[in-house]
Amino acid sequence: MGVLNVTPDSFSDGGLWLDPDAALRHARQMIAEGADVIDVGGESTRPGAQPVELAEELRRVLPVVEALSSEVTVSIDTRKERVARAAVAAGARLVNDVSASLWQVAADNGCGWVAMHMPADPAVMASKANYDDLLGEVTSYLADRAETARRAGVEEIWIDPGIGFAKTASHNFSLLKHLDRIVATGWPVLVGTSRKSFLAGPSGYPAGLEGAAPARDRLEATVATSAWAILKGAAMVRVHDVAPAVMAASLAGTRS
Ligand code: HH2
Repeated sequence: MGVLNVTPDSFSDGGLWLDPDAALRHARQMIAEGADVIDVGGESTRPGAQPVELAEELRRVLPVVEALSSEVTVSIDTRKERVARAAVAAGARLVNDVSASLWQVAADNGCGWVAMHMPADPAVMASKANYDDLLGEVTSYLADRAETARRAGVEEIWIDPGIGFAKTASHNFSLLKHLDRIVATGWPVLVGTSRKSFLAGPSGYPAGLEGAAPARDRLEATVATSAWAILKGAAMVRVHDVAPAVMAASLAGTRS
């Protein structure tokens, strides 16, 4: 899954693809590099991000969804039901739902749905990284949401542990380490580590090199964690840099 952030403020590529022509060029590059899905988002969910108005989010995403839908499977990365419905009407086939609450949109339209674990809004989530049993809580939350969606009639359901969403670096590494437990639920698992800040910390880079890993240069750690996720059973990884991730995923997939 290639990330297409049509936003001014996403944490690693804000502003780069806000212009629809630039967004389409970038999407086509990711398709050429092997992306099976392009994930179009018009609202950043980085820690501390402020919500975007409905009209503005629609203005950002719809032209891009419309143009790409005949070329590739498009997913719409949103927390707003009206954005999800409009994007599906414009051709999106997957609702990438970081709020894990929009399954009815998928049920009504016969499209796929991703339930991601995000226990608090981006604006406040940095202070909400508290768990008694991280793995158990994330797994049962996702399995519960997936079952609800299945009962509502959604046929294609993905679950995603929400790496970086109300989680410390050690939470993120622990979820990756035990990803097989989430995979064991039987639902296909999507994982997004790409360029996230936990990869720049001491566990991600050797001591002394952390400063050399700004968001746009966390490539090695992204590739390593994506390959790890595939080896642990993830069925899809969400990345900004498609070519190296496709190579890592196919090598890891061949050997697992
Ligand atoms: N991560 C981000 C956004 N959407 N969706 C899923 N399913 N899983 C993820 O891990 C995930 C996601 C955050 O990354 P990005 O889109 O690059 O940043 P921003 O939210 O700042 O636009």
